[in-house]
Amino acid sequence: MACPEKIKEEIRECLVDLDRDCVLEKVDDALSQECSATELVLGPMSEAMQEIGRLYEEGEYFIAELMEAAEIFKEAMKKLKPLLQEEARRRGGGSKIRIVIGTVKGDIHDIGKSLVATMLEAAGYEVIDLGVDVLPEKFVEAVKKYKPHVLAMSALLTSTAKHMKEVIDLLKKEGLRDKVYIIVGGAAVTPGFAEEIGADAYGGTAIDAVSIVKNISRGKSREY
Ligand code: B1M
Repeated sequence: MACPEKIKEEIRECLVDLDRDCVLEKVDDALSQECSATELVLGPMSEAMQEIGRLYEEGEYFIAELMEAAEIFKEAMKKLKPLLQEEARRRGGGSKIRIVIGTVKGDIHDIGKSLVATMLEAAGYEVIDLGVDVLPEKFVEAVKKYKPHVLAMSALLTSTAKHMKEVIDLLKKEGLRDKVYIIVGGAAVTPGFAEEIGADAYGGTAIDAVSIVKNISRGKSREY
């Protein structure tokens, strides 16, 4: 049985209305109706966050509402995370690939980056999460320290996405650029931007990030 559109729409509406109890209740409902955690998080919950961003841009919502939305999202994630992990595990992947991930300098948005980290980890990869507001030097230090196969960077703000290029330039300067596969993503990033700054791949969603990492072990080198 497919996940009913009605329940997805209800979750989206409850989250846009910042109705915490309703979100949690509808998520429970949806899970009992054979909706997968992955489709709820990447579908209605992510769509609601985009809508909330739009309401903020239009001056209907303010920072307080963005923060409230993030809290509700994270609360729902407490229930959904183990299920997401189980689903990602079932999709498989896993190899000895090590990934360093973080949100770039000046950017404290952590939900998308943490989702990507969770799904990569659940797919069986080793993930080192540097957190948010990560300085370019810190990314480079982490590449030296952990010798990851993949460096994954997230940016949600147009004003902070440029720091991804700084990281890449710094890696080049240190002679490390060719030692690590670079994936970039987040709402401020496009495939064109990824190509322009010299990243190896662009991930639109957390699932894309997992597929890209899977492909690396299959020898694919560049994906935009
Ligand atoms: Co902010 N914010 N915010 N915010 N916020 C956005 C990003 C914005 C688009 C809203 C808007 O105006 N429409 C806008 C950016 C505009 C722009 O630059 N073009 C914005 C702004 C302006 C700001 C402030 C500047 C507001 C202010 O203070 N005046 C400020 C900046 C703070 C800072 O970082 N320095 C700010 C603050 C905040 C809060 C702290 C209140 C809160 C974040 C709380 C938190 O993260 N703990 C917040 C929120 C909640 C949002 C929105 C509404 C939702 C973001 C989110 O969590 N989405 C957002 C609106 C939007 O994105 N359209 C907005 C859900 C999440 C699952 O999606 O993170 O996109 P996302 O991740 C996706 C994909 O992008 C992808 O996978 C995920 C799904 O599968 N992905 C990757 C992400 N990283 C990836 C990496 C990969 C691959 C895929 O590979 C490495």
